[in-house]
Amino acid sequence: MTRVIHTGDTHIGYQQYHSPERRRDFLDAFEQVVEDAVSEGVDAVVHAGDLFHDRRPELRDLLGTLSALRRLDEADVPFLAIVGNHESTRGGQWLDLFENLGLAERLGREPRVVGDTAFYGLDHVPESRRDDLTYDFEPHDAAHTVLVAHGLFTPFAHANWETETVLSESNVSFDAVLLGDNHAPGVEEVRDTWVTYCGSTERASTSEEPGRGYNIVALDGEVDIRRKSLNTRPFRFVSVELKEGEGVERVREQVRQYDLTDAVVVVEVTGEGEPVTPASIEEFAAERGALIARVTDRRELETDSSLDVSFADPDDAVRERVSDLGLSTAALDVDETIRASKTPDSKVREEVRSRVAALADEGDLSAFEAAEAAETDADAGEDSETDAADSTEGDGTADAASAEETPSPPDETAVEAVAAAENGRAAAADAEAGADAEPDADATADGDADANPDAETNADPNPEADENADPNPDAETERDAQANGQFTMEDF
Ligand SMILES: [Mn+2]
Repeated sequence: MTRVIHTGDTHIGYQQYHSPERRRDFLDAFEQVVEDAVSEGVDAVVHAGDLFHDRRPELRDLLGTLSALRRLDEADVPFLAIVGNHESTRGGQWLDLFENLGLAERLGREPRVVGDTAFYGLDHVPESRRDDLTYDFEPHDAAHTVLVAHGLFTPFAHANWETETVLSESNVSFDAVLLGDNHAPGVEEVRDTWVTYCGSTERASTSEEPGRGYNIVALDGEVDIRRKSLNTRPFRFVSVELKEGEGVERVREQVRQYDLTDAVVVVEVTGEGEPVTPASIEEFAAERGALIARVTDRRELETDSSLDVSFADPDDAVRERVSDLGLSTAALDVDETIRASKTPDSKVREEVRSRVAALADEGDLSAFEAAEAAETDADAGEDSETDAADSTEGDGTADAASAEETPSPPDETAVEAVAAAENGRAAAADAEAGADAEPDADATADGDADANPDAETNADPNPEADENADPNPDAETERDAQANGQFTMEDF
């Protein structure tokens, strides 16, 4: 018998709502999983991708991750992992570094046998490159087999990758497929194989309303999949439907009924009634101990449209817009350099130059090809586009950049496409413009699909505003998606 923890979509380093506390929460969740693995004495921790929120985790996040992995190592619990779309880079992966340090093992075509089970891995592959995939694995002589993969697989929500195809084209027959990417947990059976998502370990978006956790999977002739919950930051979802004549007082009344201590408070206002200024509610929640409050007024106010916009996060709006652009890897890389706070303004010019030169030196022109717009997912958005070289510090982009946000992951999409420099530039320009003007979040592509079926209910509401913005991918958008009938792919 083999018994493992199946976790994924940890998104360490995600500074949600620009909050250092939230950033720490994502690492804390991973540490909880590690502690559980040690105390439960599982045979391995299997990570299905997106350990990090972006491909350039900061030192503090790397150090925290290393400590957690060392804890597993000391307890002789192997950490077996694959690479997700958020953390994927060109060239080496962070996971390779951990493997080099003896703290992780990257799953792939060759079997890694734990107990009597052979584990294989399939990193995230952009949709445009999947036709070329051959699901060839090295043979094994274990009693059971597991494939660990990252992507949006059928029959789960927002899927774009056929599980049937993977299973039928694989030369190894799998008892179970352990997945990451969709932040909503779930279990289905496809062609006599159990297929399951473990869900994210912290709420990477407001659509991830149900409690977070991970799976414990036991293989012993049969496949047994159980959920374990994690103790994560409280989120209070408050939905207020105003009647004619009601306003901010009614909203406060509803909010007051919850224990807001250290919580993230997500308020959605619908119905009739008077306009409600988000700031007035956010302040009210903060006075009652909330860590963060986000208010979304879903009503179509005919009044000053700038009201909503003023509370939107420009970075998020830019990200959303960028995700639609289908920029090349090179363009995304440059944009990330310019907009991310990690590179000081004084170093931007030099950094852009050396990055573009490095790509050119590699001789791989695919980095300059535009991504297919359709496939861009949210992540892609995160990083941003800019075209190459020209953009340096001064131009408009600058402000967007300044804010301190996490650069988001470039996801895979990035890797493909082709955008000529000019396109890139133009795009960047309108992206910015768009940013202030129309941040609509939902519409975009990004949304990741996340959605979990159950969770869906909360979708974030107004597009523009807040948090929805969070870059994270996966989960969030569900609700909107439903509302609008369209799904985005963010994070995946
Ligand atoms: Mn994810």
